[in-house]
Amino acid sequence: MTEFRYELLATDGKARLGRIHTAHGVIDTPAFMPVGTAATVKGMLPENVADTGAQILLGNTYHLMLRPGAERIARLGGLHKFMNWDKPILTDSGGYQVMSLSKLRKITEDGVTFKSHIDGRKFALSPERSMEIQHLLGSTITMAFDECTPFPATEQQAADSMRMSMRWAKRSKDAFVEREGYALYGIQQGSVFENLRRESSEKLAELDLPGHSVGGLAVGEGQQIMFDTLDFCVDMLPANKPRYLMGVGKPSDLVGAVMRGIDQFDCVLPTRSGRNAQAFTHRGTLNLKNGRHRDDDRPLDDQCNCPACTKYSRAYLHHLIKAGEILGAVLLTWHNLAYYQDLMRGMREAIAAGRMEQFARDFYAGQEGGDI
Ligand code: PRF
Ligand code: ZN
Repeated sequence: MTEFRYELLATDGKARLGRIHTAHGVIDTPAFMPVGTAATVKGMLPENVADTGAQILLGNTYHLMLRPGAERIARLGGLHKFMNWDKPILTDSGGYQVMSLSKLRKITEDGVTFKSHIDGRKFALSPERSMEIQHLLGSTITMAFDECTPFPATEQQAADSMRMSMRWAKRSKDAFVEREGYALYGIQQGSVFENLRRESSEKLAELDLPGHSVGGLAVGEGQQIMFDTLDFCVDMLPANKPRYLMGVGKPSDLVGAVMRGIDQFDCVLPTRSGRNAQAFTHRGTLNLKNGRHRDDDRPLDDQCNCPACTKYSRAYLHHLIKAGEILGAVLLTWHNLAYYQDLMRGMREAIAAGRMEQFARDFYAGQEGGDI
């Protein structure tokens, strides 16, 4: 069995090249984790997600506990087997999704009760139940149960919320079943306040967990404030463990966050945008609904090796989308995931070569066309 371990291979400024070893294989970092909320990366076969370069997926406690149920997935052999993905899976702990999706939620020190957004049935989550569900799923990386502090928050609100999340982190650790090659990550909160991010990091340090995430960002504060916060809060987390920025982001967010020391990301953007006809390319974003693509026989992105770019034209993709054909969503999702993985690979290579600054400059210059 493999021990869960983070190997720091190189640094370039604050950017880090690394490798995470887990029971389900290695993750080269900086890494982007496609979102597989309901035990599927929407529209994609898992083997094709792997073909894009993804080495780890994200799953959701919240969605899977509602449907089909964590106990059922456990009886069926766990989430890896259920969805036919044998590489690492990180699961989010549920609190964040409860607050953004469910109805009639109530938070207390014990945890949260809520009604399902699917059928209105009543459920409860707590640090203990979240750990139990993530264990039933067989998650490689379990996330501590936390409250994502809404933005904006007063310093007092952010402090109260963060302190409850830190008490929940301790309860998460106590309930987590340790297994070789598996890990529990702590989640730093504290909104945009340096003193609160510091206090949160100190509380997490007492727990000595194998990895950490930065929570509570990308919640409406905007890129500049997110970067300003990352400028101080990432360094507060131990350098010998992975650091994961939750729910981020746009390609430019990923580049800026890697330069501030982040190693892992997840976001629905590449998959959700793909279903919504938006493509990310080396020259900027592209909306394939736009009629100007009607007669365009060029590939979506001439620097991409995915099937959407090597086998089809913009005109064909535009046609599929206009006609409401499923394949349009599939091909754009595939391309966006390939683009995100290419971007991460490019950053890993740049860090290894000590040219991350140059990579970032070239990236931003390439994106200047905006919507191309
Ligand atoms: N906490 C958890 N999941 C999250 C977040 C958080 O703060 C965010 C914030 N962007 C996204 N997903 N548990
Ligand atoms: Zn492509």
